[in-house]
Amino acid sequence: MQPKDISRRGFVQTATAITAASLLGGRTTQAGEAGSQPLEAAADVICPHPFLTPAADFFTVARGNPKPHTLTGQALADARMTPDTWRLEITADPYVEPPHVRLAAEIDRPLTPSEGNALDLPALMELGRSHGVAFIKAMQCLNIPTPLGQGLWEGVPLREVLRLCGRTNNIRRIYFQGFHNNDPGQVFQSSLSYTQAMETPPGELPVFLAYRLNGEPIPPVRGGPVRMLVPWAHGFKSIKWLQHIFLTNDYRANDTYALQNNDPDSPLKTAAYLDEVPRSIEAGRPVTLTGLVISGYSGFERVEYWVRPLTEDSPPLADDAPELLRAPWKPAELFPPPDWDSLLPEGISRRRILGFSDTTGEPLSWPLRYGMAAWHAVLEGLPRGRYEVRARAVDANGFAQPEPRPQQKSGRNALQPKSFEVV
Ligand SMILES: Nc1nc2c(c(=O)[nH]1)N[C@H]1C(S)=C(S)[C@@H](COP(=O)(O)O)O[C@H]1N2
Ligand SMILES: [Mo]
Repeated sequence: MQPKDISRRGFVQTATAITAASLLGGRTTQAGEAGSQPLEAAADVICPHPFLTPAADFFTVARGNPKPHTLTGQALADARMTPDTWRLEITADPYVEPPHVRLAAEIDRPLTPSEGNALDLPALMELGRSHGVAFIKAMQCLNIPTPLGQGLWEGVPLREVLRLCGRTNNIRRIYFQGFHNNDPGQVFQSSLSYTQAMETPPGELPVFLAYRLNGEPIPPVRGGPVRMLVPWAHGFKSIKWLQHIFLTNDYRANDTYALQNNDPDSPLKTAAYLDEVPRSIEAGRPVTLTGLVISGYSGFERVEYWVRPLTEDSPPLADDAPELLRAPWKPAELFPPPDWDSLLPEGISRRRILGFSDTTGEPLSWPLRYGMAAWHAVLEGLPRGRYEVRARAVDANGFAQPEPRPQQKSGRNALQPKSFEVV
């Protein structure tokens, strides 16, 4: 499966021009400086990435045959995937298996269609009036080397929904499942520990059931009407077409992804992505590098790039090659935050978006936590010849990508070299 080339996507929608003077300064644009005076303009670098990805433009990762979002008409209604027909079941797992599971999970008030008390969309949105949360998340697949998109998601924390079930006991894991044509072979499920669902450390974001994306109802292609959103995680925890929450005392994380040799608890990675570079560039003209960077679990320090002159016999370099580790990496520049007032849907105050200060409305970090921003660098004066360029992120602990996690099954984070020629 190939990701869609997002480097060319939406070029015009939110193109942002920034001045070359800030490139030359070699400093990283800080969130607080976003509104500061533009410096002298020498040349403009246009940001090729919209800040929020339109719902239809995300790269889609979906199982099913037919894929649930391709259903229409009565089939969509039968799948409980329309706003009117959507229902959420919450049930407890009777399973016991000593010594792992000595006692079965219990809940006072299961929510089921047969009892007529399954949660519907108006009731979920009503909960959103008092408990609603919003945040901007980069969606990224553990196994795909390009970010899938970034959205502003709104919904209700999972813990508020679980409270509807009254008292619960012996629950150590919470599973969520979407619609999959009722075919067990197509089930795609994910899970969290009870604690991850119920408790949120300061500055972090709770797991929530999302029902709006970029200010609109979530369309079927993005997992609507209701999708789970796990802020710190890769996409596989954010189950689309959510229909069933299953509470169990089995502590083992039996996520579908875990069965495919992935670490089911690996959070979103801090990683930089380099856009395509023209293959051939005229000598004397600047070479503009652009790309995206996700600020993952381990935080963000900077994006760096390294241009390596190639000769006839330059060997390919592994990501941990000594030459690469010793190379003169240079800092790239982040594009500043967007103009929030024109970007955000009406009625959404920045003060209530997680990751922004609730007093000033400014981002608490840039990129936003678990968010994505675009970066750029301009290369000048390269002599004729062949080159290879790489970008990498350095996390808040000072680890340069792909460290400290060379295990690719905890998230693809390899460097992505691109080559070009100056002619
Ligand atoms: N129901 C369901 N939810 C799912 C999946 C799926 O196949 N079925 N794929 C997951 C994976 S692996 C990823 S990376 C994300 C992708 O989200 P997107 O299609 O909105 O970009 O959805 C997740 N949620
Ligand atoms: Mo994924």
